Amino acid sequence: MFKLNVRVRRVWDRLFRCNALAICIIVAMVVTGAVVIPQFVAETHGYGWPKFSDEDITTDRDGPFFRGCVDTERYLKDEQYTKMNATFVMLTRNEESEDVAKTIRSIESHFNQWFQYPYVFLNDVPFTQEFKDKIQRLSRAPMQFGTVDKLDWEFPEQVRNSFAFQNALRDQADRGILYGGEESYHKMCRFYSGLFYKHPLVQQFEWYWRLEPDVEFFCDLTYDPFLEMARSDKRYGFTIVLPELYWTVPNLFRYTRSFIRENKLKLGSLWRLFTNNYRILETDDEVLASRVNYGSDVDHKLSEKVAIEHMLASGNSEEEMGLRYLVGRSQAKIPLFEDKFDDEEYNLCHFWSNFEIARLDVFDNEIYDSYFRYLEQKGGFWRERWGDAPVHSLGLGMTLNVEDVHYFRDIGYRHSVIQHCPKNWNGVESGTKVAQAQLPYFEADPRAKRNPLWHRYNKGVDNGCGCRCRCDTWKTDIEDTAYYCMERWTDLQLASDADLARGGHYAAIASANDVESRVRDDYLAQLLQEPS
Ligand SMILES: Nc1nc2c(ncn2[C@@H]2O[C@H](COP(=O)(O)OP(=O)(O)O)[C@@H](O)[C@H]2O)c(=O)[nH]1
Ligand SMILES: *[C@@H]1O[C@H](CO)[C@@H](O)[C@H](O)[C@H]1NC(C)=O
Ligand SMILES: [Mg+2]
Repeated sequence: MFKLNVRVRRVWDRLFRCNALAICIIVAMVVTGAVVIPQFVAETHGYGWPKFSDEDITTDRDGPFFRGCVDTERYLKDEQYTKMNATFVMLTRNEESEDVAKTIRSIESHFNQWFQYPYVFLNDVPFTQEFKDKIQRLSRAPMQFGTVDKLDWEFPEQVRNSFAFQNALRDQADRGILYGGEESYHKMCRFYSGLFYKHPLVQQFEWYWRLEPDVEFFCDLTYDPFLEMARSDKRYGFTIVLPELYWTVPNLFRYTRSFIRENKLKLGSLWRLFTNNYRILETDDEVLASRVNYGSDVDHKLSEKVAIEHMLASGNSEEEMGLRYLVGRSQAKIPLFEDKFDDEEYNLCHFWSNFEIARLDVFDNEIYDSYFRYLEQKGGFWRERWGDAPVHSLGLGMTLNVEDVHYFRDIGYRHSVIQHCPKNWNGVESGTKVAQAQLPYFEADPRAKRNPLWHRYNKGVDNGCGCRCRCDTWKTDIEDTAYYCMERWTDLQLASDADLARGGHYAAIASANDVESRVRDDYLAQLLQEPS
């Protein structure tokens, strides 16, 4: 018996030792299967609610400028049409010419062959002649190639030469923060956060469309987005909104809030797309306010207050509920929210800034400039790995209102593995066919010729808005995975004008006095009923 036990143990030990790795892998797979996949499914399906990507989310405040295709030839000939003071902007490297070419072919084929907007390419070193020749061949539109000033690209000398700088990058690399150890990535984020719009080549324009190498457009954009934005008073356009990786920005919101406080800024209503509010009770009692952070806390915490006060006032220290609450409160900590500043928290949502169509002055203005300088001074572009996307979004939240922003839902777009691709429109409105949704494609540039035999478009649907989209349908749309941020966006679209008029200021959901008097009445009524 004893012998057998020993043997079994030995076998087990050996098995375990050889297979520790295999077991870990199996455990990891089981955990993935049991936890991650159901969560993923729940996320993509929005817990049983309809998927955003199937819904029409148009409101009076914002919606696609057109549904389906526009007759581009007529649109351009219209005497109301004016070409805008606008450009494409792309920061890139000489080595990326093949990926740049992919992007240019895609945007030319889907949009710019008709509209001929110029391009500005920027680089931290001069572009080679080879790069310029290769890219210029892809379009008739004018292209300018610029270099970024060393002072704008590099971190300040004292920073670069400091131990803290090298240490911060190494530490971020060790902690596995995406791109955290790459100095060039930090410089890129800093440049896009606060400097690209100051570059002389970019300053020649009023509007820009940011592009990146290796992005893909899935639909035809048959109208002029700059003009339509101007016509409807929009200042910033996005096509993907999603949550940021927490560990890239742990202190960004702390500094953002302190900047706002120091400058006594009044925030735009867009602010509420990016923040969670914890000041939900209207009260002067700061201790009470700090204990009430969610709607579900309101009744409970005020009952507690009433019961304790009643017990103390009545002098009956054995009153059970009051005593129970008093003990509970004396044992409880004030809820700790590490990331709560001025009763708000960054919810990590941001517009994905590798695609932007915007007026330069949404960034090129005094408030945003001083925000950037403030952040720079705090060192977060190297102490942490603040992306330009969350910095842009929080900066925009200070100055823009919800109605200043346009969701280009009809622009199908992929960058790396994330994509948004809209459903095509079938031309049916309120049950009747009203227009030809998918006008035939015509090429204005022979380089954008398409073979109709293999260039098939997706079938249209009633709620669709796209024009001649061809989506990778096997990939989940970001609208359905970044559900939380999409929901924030749509909630703000549906908010009343009066609500949005409050700007970035959240309304309290309850008044402490009102709730307290209701709770007190209930409490006293209950006491009267109880046999003593
Ligand atoms: N010239 C230059 N461009 C860069 C550098 N780092 C990044 N970029 C550009 O900045 C953009 C974003 O960089 P990318 O590596 O694509 O970051 P991601 O999109 O966040 O994965 C791309 O257009 C890159 O070509 C750099 O060191 N030099
Ligand atoms: C375009 O806008 C820029 C920046 O506002 C301005 O300097 C420039 O003169 C404008 N160009 C045209 C053609 O209007
Ligand atoms: Mg990229």
